[in-house]
Amino acid sequence: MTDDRSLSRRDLFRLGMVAGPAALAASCGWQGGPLMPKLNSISLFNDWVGEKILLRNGRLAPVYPVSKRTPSHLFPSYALTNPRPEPPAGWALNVGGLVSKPAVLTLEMIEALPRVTYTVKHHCVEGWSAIATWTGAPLSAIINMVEPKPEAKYLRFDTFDHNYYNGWDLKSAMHPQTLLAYSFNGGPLGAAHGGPVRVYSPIKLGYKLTKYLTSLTFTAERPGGYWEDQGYPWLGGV
Ligand SMILES: Nc1nc2c(c(=O)[nH]1)N[C@H]1C(S)=C(S)[C@@H](COP(=O)(O)O)O[C@H]1N2
Ligand SMILES: [Mo]
Repeated sequence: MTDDRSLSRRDLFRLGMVAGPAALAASCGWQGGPLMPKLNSISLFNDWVGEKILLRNGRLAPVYPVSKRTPSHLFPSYALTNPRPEPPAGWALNVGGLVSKPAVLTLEMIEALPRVTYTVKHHCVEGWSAIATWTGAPLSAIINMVEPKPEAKYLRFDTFDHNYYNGWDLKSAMHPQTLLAYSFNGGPLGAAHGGPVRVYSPIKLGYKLTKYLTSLTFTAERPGGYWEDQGYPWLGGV
């Protein structure tokens, strides 16, 4: 039986076998060198087991005290675009597709929604992890606002970072810790971490946490993704 939220043991195996270490590392900007990606490291595996059990029981992923935070300047930043992309003038988030009430949301409108702040651990598929505080609107608030049609099963995320895109299943998108984040460590999100607005959630691996959002589109078909189209597990659960 597959657990539709978590990376299964078989997925971990496939990830190593199909994508290969170089492709894995490339997702996180690893340029080569003597260090092998640490996907199978004991610590990541233990974290994964622990969080998988928590999520199975319908509980939340662990949160950490602010004192455990990785210093902001040591928190990695990844994007396809260099230097980091700046939002187009008049940026707003388009929310559409299979919904009854499509919306165009400015940053101010997103900031006016219910606000969640947590300090959680980020897991990149390359093997690094880091802890930061994120603030944003629960994605569930926006999903409820636009009223998805019954045939909507997935949410596609598009960006202004070249052709980076991907998608989530609606169940993961409705998880209470899944945010449209606009703040990193108490400050603005900024160009390094995907501003004005990005997806954040401690229930998914880093490559599912899509930065530099331009639109959310509800679909009946499962969207692909920049890395997913190259063999990465689609669910990418932690
Ligand atoms: N638009 C966009 N989103 C992205 C990526 C990217 O290259 N472009 N990289 C992903 C990966 S592999 C990781 S680990 C996280 C990194 O988030 P950070 O740059 O805030 O550390 O962003 C994810 N979201
Ligand atoms: Mo990553």
